[in-house]
Amino acid sequence: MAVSASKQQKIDAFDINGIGQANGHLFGLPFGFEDAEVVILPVPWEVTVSYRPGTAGAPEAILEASYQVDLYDADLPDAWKRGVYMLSVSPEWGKTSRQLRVKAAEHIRLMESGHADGSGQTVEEVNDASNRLRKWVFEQCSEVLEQGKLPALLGGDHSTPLGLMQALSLKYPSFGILQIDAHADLRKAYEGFTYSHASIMYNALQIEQVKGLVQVGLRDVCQEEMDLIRSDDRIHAFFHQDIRRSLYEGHSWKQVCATVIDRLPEYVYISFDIDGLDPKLCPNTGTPVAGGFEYAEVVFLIQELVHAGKKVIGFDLVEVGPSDDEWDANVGARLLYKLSNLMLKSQGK
Ligand SMILES: [Mn+2]
Repeated sequence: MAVSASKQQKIDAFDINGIGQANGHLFGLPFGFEDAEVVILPVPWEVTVSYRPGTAGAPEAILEASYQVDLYDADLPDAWKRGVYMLSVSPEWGKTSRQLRVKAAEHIRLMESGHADGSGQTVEEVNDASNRLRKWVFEQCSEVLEQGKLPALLGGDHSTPLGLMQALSLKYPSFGILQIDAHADLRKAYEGFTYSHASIMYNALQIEQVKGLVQVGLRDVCQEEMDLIRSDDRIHAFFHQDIRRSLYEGHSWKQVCATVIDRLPEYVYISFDIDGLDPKLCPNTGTPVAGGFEYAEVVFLIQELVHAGKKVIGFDLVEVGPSDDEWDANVGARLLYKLSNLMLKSQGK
């Protein structure tokens, strides 16, 4: 992308070594939508979360934490000049999420105590609103793609990126998904909710252009999901315990990464559920599970993906939890910067 005169002025005027500016822009960068090569859509949505709420606040918490991130990145030293821009957080969707979350939580409580099944007025209302959100995400991300920019999404819960994947399917006739997650998210609707956080990959596999799903770090799955993993040859699941076994038996992480990457086609969408990491890095995520990756392990995996020549066409980062000390958001902000920069690097420019 050629650098415009106005963008060059912003680069020249920016003090890369200065203290992080709380200027309302992600990472304190000086750029707007026009100047950015990566555009991030924040989605403050968590209607179907089944355990601990709070991830709807992640976009704002990560924006606050992002001013602390130093901008030099050894993977792409001039990455900051390429421009990462986050669209403003929609107060309307946040409000709808809060209102419906109350009803959904009551429905989930009734289901858990055997007093409701996966149907009824609340289920219809939630499914309808979730479908409207999906369409809105699709439209926003389609616009980002039409402007020739790389799209990313910051959740919210894991239900949020379906519209982004659908927007990508209009541009790319064939792509794969690399999912980093403790859960398989392959349930056909969950608790009655078609667009549940626990169904995102089931829904993603309905997209014809998605030719493969490579899941890494799984350590909490149900029978229905295991049956689908075994029966759908587009799905390749790398369970966390199997990965650890491989390492304990003497294989290197580099070898494991090569096996994972080998399953992916040229164009790759990354779906990053923060609970794929060890809970010490995301203690307040909605559904934490013991085990999980070190930060450096997932960064290495994505570095290897880029080194292997795969093109990252978009990504999401979801399920970052709330915390008084901002630790969850701090990790989330660093991961967001790294994912953006490695996506840019993968373009080969
Ligand atoms: Mn997930």
